[in-house]
Amino acid sequence: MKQLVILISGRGSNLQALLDAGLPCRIAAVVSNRADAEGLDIARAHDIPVAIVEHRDYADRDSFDAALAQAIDAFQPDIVALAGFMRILSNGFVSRYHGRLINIHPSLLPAYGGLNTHARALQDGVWIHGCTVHFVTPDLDHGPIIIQAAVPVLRDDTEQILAARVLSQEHRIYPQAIKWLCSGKIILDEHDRVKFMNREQSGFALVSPSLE
Ligand code: NHR
Ligand code: GAR
Repeated sequence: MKQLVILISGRGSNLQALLDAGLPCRIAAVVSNRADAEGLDIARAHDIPVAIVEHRDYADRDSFDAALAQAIDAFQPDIVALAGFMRILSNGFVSRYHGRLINIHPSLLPAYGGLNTHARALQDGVWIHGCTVHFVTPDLDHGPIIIQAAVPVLRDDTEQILAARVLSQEHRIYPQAIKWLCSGKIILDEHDRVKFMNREQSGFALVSPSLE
C-alpha cells in the first residue's frame, strides 16, 4: 500500500476529510511547522505519528526545508500532500518530490494564487469561485492542475461564508485526487502535464448567477 505524508499548519479540516474518506493508502505521518496546529490533535486521536518542524527554529528557508525533508523522508512517502500548509517551499525541496507533491488551494487557479483568496474574489465581484488540487512546482500555485470545484458567489457572501462554501468542496476533491494518485489513475507525465488513464468526461456548465 502506498504511503502518504500530510503537511499541515493549522486547523486540519482537510486532514479530517482525508481520514474520513477511507483512502486506499496509509497515512504514514502528519508533519506540522507549528507545534500548536489543531490538526496535530486530529492525527494523535487516530494514532498517526506526528512530527513537528518549526520554521522559527531555522535561520533560513533552505535549512528549514532540509529539516522538513528529513522528517518527511523518515516515513518513506510515495505521496506528500500539503493540507493547509502555509510555508513557501524552495526549489530544492519541490524537485525532491517531483510528481509526488500536491496541494489544495482555495481558489480556481490560476486566479488568486497566494493568500487571502476569498477576500480578493469578493473584492473583484466574481460570481464563480472555488478550489484546486495541483502538483506543486517551484512556481507558486502554478503547478499542473489535477481537479477543481467551482462554487457560486452569492450576493450576501462574507469572506467567512464564502470560505466555508469552498472548504466543503475542498473536502470532496482532495480525497478524490489522492485516490487517483494512489491507484495510478493519474500521473505527471514527462512534459509535466497531468495524464488521466482512461477517464470518462462529462460536459456541464455552472452558470452563476443562474439563467432565468
Ligand atoms: N511552494 C512552492 N514552491 N510551490 C507551491 O505551489 C506551493 C508552495 C508552498 C505552499 C500552498 C500555497 C497555497 O495553497 C503552497 C504552494 C503559503 C504561502 C505564503 O505566502 C503562499 C501560498 C501557499 C502557502 N506563505 C508565507 C511564507 O512566507 C507565510 C504565510 C503565513 O505563515 O501565514 O512562506 O496558497
Ligand atoms: C484550506 O482552505 C486550504 O485550502 C487553505 O487553508 C485552509 C486550511 O484549512 N490553504 C491555503 O491557504 C494554503 N496557503 P484546514 O487546515 O482546515 O485544512
